[in-house]
Amino acid sequence: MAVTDAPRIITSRFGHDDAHTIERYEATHGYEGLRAALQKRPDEVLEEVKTASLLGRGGAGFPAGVKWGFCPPGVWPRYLVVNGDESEPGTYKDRLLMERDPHQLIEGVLIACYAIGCAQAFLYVRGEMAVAQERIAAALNEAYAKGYVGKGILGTDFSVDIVLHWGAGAYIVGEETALIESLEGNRGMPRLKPPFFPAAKGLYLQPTVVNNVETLANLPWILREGGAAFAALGAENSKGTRMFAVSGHVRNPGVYEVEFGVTTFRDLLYAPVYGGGIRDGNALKAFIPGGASAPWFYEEHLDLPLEKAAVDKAGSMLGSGAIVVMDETTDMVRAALRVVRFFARESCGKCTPCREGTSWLEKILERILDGHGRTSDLDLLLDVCDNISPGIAWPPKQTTICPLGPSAVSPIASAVTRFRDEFEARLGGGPVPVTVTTKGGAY
Ligand code: L3W
Ligand code: SF4
Repeated sequence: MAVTDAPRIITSRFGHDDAHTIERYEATHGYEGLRAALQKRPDEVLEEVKTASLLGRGGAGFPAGVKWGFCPPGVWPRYLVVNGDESEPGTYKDRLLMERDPHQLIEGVLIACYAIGCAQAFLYVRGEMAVAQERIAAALNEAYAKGYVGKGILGTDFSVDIVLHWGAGAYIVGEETALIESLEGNRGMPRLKPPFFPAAKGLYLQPTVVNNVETLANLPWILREGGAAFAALGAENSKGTRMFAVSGHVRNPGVYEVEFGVTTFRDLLYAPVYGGGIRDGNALKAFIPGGASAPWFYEEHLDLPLEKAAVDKAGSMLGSGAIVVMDETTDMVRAALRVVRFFARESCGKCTPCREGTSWLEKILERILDGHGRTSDLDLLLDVCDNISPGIAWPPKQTTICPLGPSAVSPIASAVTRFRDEFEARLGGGPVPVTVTTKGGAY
């Protein structure tokens, strides 16, 4: 199959300028998945999603149907929370889904609520996403007016209310338990899990399913076409398609929907319909395959298929679907600092290894870049990393409440292992001039 033949499940309406309106949505199979779901019993809808083997698209890749099944039987009320607080560096797929096709998400929310037995859903949208907020709010008003949301949906006894909630600019609120804290009106700090996962005790300590935007956006297609049709697409362990946000030093940064297992990193970075190759004809130096916390990949990884198992086996992750490309002009010490500084600034401060460790990593890297690095600084960097995530292994071991602290370790480990000479050349060498190598442009 040519890379251009990729099926379009969630971006099928992106070619229409008015895809966010209910008129366009209804004219292009809109709300047919909900109608199909309402013809079935909730447990049959759950089975359909399990048959599809839909993996969560937020970062961890947890199977959606299995997660729904964790809600303890007979405990009500239960809630659905949509995680639209997309903030992972390089990740901007959920924003596009909310801006371009908000009804698809609302329909997905309704299908999930029907399967789980929720009468109340909360849609948490990142504070900075003004257009997404506007479009979701307008779409929700249209959906209420047309009887898709509210009491007695489409003449049945199924009723759902959807509450919109805007974030306040904290990355950590993308972590599901911090998001729940924020919804409850508290400061957005993660809760310890286990013992309780949100499915058992989440919002207001009731059973709560937290799903990512892209995960839910797949549901209308799955209910319309069937779970088996979805499972027929993709790879053995990653079914369907996935949106990848490609950014950094490629000619065409953007978000692309591709079929799992069919497209390779090389296709995505170099094919003219996708990334279009490295800018200015430069050579590739490294790329981050799945969000800032993922270990870096290099030239030798380009022919890996975009598929969870293959990427996991190669020692990294597809994570949130953010691929960040660095060309030969990239200063790897500065690149490591850029990522670590983000995590240091976004640490919520609840756990010592994360709060102190990420700040120390930032300070040591700054010292190296300022030309005051000591010969012992590389060992010190790795020692701090080891305190945040013992063994500096992948997948990371955690001494912290959530994965944010260990997320700062992978970029350091990658950069120091692969580009040790660049670090060593800096030690005691005087200040290094800043070169700005970023390039704009997006879908
Ligand atoms: C009930 C059990 N539920 C697991 C549920 C759990 C959650 C899901 C996955 O982190 C990753 C992170 C970031 N009973 C359960 C259970 N669950 N066992 O399954 O859980 P978990 O803990 O593996 O992952 P997580 O806490 O959701 C997500 C990585 O994603 N990431 C972050 C991306 C950022 C964004 C964004 O900006 N939108 O997504 C980046 O790559 O490092 O490893 O629902 O409750 N026994
Ligand atoms: Fe907060 Fe960091 Fe601990 Fe996560 S690891 S709870 S962000 S201090």
